[in-house]
Amino acid sequence: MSPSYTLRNKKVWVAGDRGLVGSAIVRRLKSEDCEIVTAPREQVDLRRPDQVEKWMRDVRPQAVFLAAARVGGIHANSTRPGEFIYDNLAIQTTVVEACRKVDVEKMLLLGSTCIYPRLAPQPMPEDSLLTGPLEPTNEWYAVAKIAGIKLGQAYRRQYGCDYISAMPTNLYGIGDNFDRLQSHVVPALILKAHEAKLARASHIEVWGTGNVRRELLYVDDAADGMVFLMKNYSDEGIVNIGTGEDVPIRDLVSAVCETVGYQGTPRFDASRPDGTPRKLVDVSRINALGWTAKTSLKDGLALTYRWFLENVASEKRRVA
Ligand code: GFB
Repeated sequence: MSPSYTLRNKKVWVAGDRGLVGSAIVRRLKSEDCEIVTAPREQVDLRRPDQVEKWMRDVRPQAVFLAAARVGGIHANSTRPGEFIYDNLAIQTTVVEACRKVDVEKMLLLGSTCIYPRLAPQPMPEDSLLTGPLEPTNEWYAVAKIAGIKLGQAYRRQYGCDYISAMPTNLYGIGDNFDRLQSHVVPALILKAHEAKLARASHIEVWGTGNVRRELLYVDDAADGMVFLMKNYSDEGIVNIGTGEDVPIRDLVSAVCETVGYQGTPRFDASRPDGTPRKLVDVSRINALGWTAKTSLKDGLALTYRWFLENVASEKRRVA
């Protein structure tokens, strides 16, 4: 199968277009000369095969980005395991099977780097998948994502479907979920630092020890990497998308406080879980294909904070 695929004049469905990654893929696709289609939420529940198949038969997308997922940060993952495993398994099996039934030409499924073992070698190569136990705080989500990868690989083997899987590292950026409890670390820290600045509070609460490390990729870079893979990659092997660099949470907190202009001090709450000690991805496979991330953490945080001020903080002020 040719690794080169064109999106030009194609009908492209972004499943999960309202989420952090899906909305970034929609933004990125605007420069691709394709027709972007999205499924109305009130009409199509992505966990329902009847609704998904009917909509796809009517619309006939040729390429699909499967960015729809039940996602959340460390707290959401560990306290809502049923939703995380069921919704993700259901969305993936429903959409992948519907893609096969309506003869979608190409499909990209989004995974996550939490699919790798908790103590995988660093940086984590793609072939460390299924070589050791998972991180307990997100194993439900990880198991569902691993099943999604395997589903795509099985359909490629048995039915010759051109399905590929990308493993983006921890993402952040405009359109993120800024919920104090359910969100990922970057939006949570932006919210906390911003509110502490307004309240002139002396400290912000940070979960965990601050010593674990995370690799953070700006979401528009992630979307660019996914469009790149859609056009240039066609194989069974999964592909990591990341920056190749990580930071201790402690340094991330300093970077966020600097971006927000908050001068208080972090208070680390070690009774909260740290999660995986480190999950830096090995990006040599995607780099060798010709793609690298572009946005620095400093620039990405500045863009995200500006978006937060214009969209989230202003909305909170309006409602209050
Ligand atoms: O982003 P996060 O929730 O997800 O947390 P994971 C990253 C690190 O930041 C953890 C710490 O060590 C947290 O304890 N942290 C510090 C905070 N303060 C905060 C805070 O206020 N909020 C949050 N959320 N974290 C998720 C997985 O793991 O990453 C998912 O649960 C998925 O399955 C996602 O893979 C990308 O990196 O720990």
